[in-house]
Amino acid sequence: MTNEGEKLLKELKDAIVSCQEDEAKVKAQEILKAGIDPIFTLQTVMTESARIIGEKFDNGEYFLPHLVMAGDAMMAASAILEKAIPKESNIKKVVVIATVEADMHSVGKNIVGMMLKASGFEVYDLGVDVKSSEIIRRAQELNADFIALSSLLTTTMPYQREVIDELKAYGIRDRFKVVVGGGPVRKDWADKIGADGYGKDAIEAVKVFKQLAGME
Ligand code: B12
Repeated sequence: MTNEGEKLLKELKDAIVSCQEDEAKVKAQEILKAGIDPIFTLQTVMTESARIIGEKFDNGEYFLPHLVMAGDAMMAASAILEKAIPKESNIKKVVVIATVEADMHSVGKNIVGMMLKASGFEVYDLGVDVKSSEIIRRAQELNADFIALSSLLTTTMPYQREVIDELKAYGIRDRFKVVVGGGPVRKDWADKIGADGYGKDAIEAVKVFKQLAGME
């Protein structure tokens, strides 16, 4: 990475952390013009920005409105970067992705969705705060192969388990591969609730989905 490239990545991070959405959009465009890999940018800048914002929230420097504005800046920059990710050929596997009930965090889910799309999966994003029954209803309706569940709060992780338990109760657990992720989610939780896969970040997520789809 050139010095100029590193400077641009830092400027994007600073724009997000200081909640400047317009500036973040400009920097995302400059990054693409400079030929920097959009996937690398999404992975590094978004993760680092979120870590700093989280710290500021923890130590009382930032409040909820800052999180909302920084989240908007992250999403605006991510949307620009997403358009530049080269698309692989269509894998023809359908993924339904959602943030679970009572959880409003969208950035990580969106990045995972974007990377899966870029890898050739057909992705249906159901949004945030989606009830388990609704996730299952849509997965059936779309004849999905995968259900991807994001959870950023320890208090909403049990809804990941609820989706799996409801699938079992309906006798349709085997019809879908369920993959879980999100900040507080770990592999041992995924194993405990009987998920088929877990990814700690979007790059790992793509690997897991490809493995489960029999492609790697
Ligand atoms: C931005 C933010 C918000 C924004 C969200 C805006 C938006 N549009 O998403 C808003 C303001 C809504 C928000 C609200 C709250 N938040 Co908040 N928020 C954050 C913050 C700063 C960043 C989250 C983020 O976007 N990360 C960036 C992305 C790229 O990372 P990620 O989400 O982890 O996703 C990656 C991986 O986890 C993985 N992944 C994610 N999903 C999936 C899914 C699958 C299938 C797979 C395989 C992988 C995967 O891949 C992603 C890409 O690499 C975090 C702190 C942090 N450092 O994470 C706190 C944080 C998550 N929030 C927290 C809290 C407490 C709250 C509130 C309860 C605050 C309050 N007092 O009201 C509310 C809850 C609202 C609700 N009901 O959901 C806590 C959670 C603590 C906990 N473990 O339970 C954190 C950790 C802050 C803190 N240190 O206290 N928040």
